[in-house]
Amino acid sequence: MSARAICLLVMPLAAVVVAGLATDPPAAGQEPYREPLRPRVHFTPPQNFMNDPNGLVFYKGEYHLFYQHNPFGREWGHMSWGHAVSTDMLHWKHLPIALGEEDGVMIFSGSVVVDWHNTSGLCAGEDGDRSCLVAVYTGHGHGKQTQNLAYSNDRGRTWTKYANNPVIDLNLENFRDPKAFWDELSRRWVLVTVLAEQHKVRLFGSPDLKRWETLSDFGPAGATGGVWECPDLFPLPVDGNGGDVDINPGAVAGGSGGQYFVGRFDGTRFVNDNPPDQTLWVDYGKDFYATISFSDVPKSDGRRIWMAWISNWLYANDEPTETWRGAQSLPRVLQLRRLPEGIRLVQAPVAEIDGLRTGPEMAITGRATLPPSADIRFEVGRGAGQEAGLRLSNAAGEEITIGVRASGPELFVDRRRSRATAAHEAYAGRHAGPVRWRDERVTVRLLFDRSVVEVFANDGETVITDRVYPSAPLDRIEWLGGKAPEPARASMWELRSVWETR
Ligand code: DQQ
Repeated sequence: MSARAICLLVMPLAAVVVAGLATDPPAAGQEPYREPLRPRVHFTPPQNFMNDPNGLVFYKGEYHLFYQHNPFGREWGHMSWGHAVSTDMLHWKHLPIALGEEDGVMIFSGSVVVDWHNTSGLCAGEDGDRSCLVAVYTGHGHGKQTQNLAYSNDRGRTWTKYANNPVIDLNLENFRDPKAFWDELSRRWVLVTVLAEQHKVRLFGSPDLKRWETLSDFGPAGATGGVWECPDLFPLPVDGNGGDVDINPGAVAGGSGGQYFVGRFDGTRFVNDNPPDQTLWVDYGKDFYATISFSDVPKSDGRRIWMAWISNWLYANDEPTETWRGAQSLPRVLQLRRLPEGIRLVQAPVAEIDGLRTGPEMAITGRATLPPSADIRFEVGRGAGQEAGLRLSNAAGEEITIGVRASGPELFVDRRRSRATAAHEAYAGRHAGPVRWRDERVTVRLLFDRSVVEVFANDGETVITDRVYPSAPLDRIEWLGGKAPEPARASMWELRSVWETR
C-alpha cells in the first residue's frame, strides 16, 4: 500500500512586493556560532527569536528553510518568515527575510510548493520553464486568521504577496497553518489546515491554488488537551498514509508536542486506521514541535523528510541562549514500520549527517572528553542493570543522562540536574518513552550538539528530543552504570561545525 499527501495552497493575483529585510550581522566583537549554547550542527537564526520551520521545499538544486521569526527581538512577536537555503539540509546560507509583517497582519506558519505547470498563473516563466514557488501562509491580524498566497519567480530570493489575498477567509480566530501538496489521484492541490480549538484538520481542494473548496474534516481524535497546530499529510512507503498534527499544551512530556495518525487518504478524506481515542506520539522529549515535511523532494530521491522546532511553548521565550532563541531539529527521514503493536512511525537523521564526522571513531570505555558536537552510538543489553546508558557532564557538576531503564523497558533523557542556575520551572525533567528489546538489546544513537540532544532508539522506533542549558559546556562522557558495554558497543565521532566549513 502506498500513501499520499495533502497540499495546501492559496491564490494570489496582483502583488505587494515584500521588501527583503536583511538580517543584521552579529554585534561587533561577537563571534557568530561560537556562543556556548549555540549548536554547531543544528540550524539557529543569526539573532533574535525563531519558532516553527515553514515552507520546506526543494527547488532547482536547493533546499529552502523558512521559519517563524521576530526580526526585532528575542521573544515571540512581529512574526515574519526568515529564510535560508542549503544544498544538503545541513550547511545553510542565511537570506533576507522572505515575508514580513505588514498592515497589522503577521505572517504565521505555512508551506511552499513548486507550481511546476503554472496552474496558479503566478509564474512568469523567467527561468526557461513554467514553474515558480508559491507560499501558502496564515495571515494573523484584525481579529482573525486567513490563508494567503505569496509567490517568487527568482528561486525564492524575492517574494510578492498575492493581490487578492486572502484566498480562504472563514472569519475565524483560530484557523491556520496551511500545508499544501499536489494530489496525483484527484489531480488537484490539497490544503491541510487546522481549526485549532475545535481539534479538527480541515482539507481543501483547488485546481489553481487560488479557488478552494472544502473537502472534509478530520477530528477530534487522539490528544485534544490543547489546541491543534501545524498539520501535515503525506504518503509513506510500505504500509500506508501518515498525517500529523501538533498539540499545545497537553503533549506527552508536558506543553507542546506532536501526535500522528496512520490511515488512508482517498484524495478527499483521511480515514484513521486506528481507534479515535488512540494517541500516537511523534517524540517523547519536550522539545520537538511544529513539524513540517519538505515539498517536492525529487522522486529519484524519494525520501519524506521533516524538521521541527526544538523548543516548547512552556518556556520558549525564556531560553537562556545568547543573542538568539530557538533551534531547528536535524532533518529526519520518515517511514512506517510494522511493529507488534501496529504500524508505527520511525524517524532517522538524514544520512548527510555522516559526512560531518571528523577524526576517528572513539570507543567510550571510561570517562572520555566529549566534543561540542558528536554522533554517539551505544547498546544496552537486557540484564545490563536497572538503568544503563551515558552521562554527559561538566566540572560544575551539571549533567544529563541518556539511557534505557529495564522496567518498562523505556528510553529516557534526564535533564533534571543539567542546569545549576535558574531556569524556567517547566524546564527540569525526565522524559521517557516505551522501547522494546530487539535481540535482547536496545540500540541507541545520540546526536549531541552543545545545547541539543536528539536520541533515536532501535533505528528510530522511539525518539526523544530535548534542549539542555548547562552553565558551562558539557565536555565529559562516561558510562552511566550497570554493566559496561563492550568497547565497540559505545563509541562516538566528533561532528564538524556546519558554520565553519561553509
Ligand atoms: N506558531 C505559529 C502559528 C502556529 C504556532 C505562530 C505553532 O502559525 O500555530 O508563530 O508553534
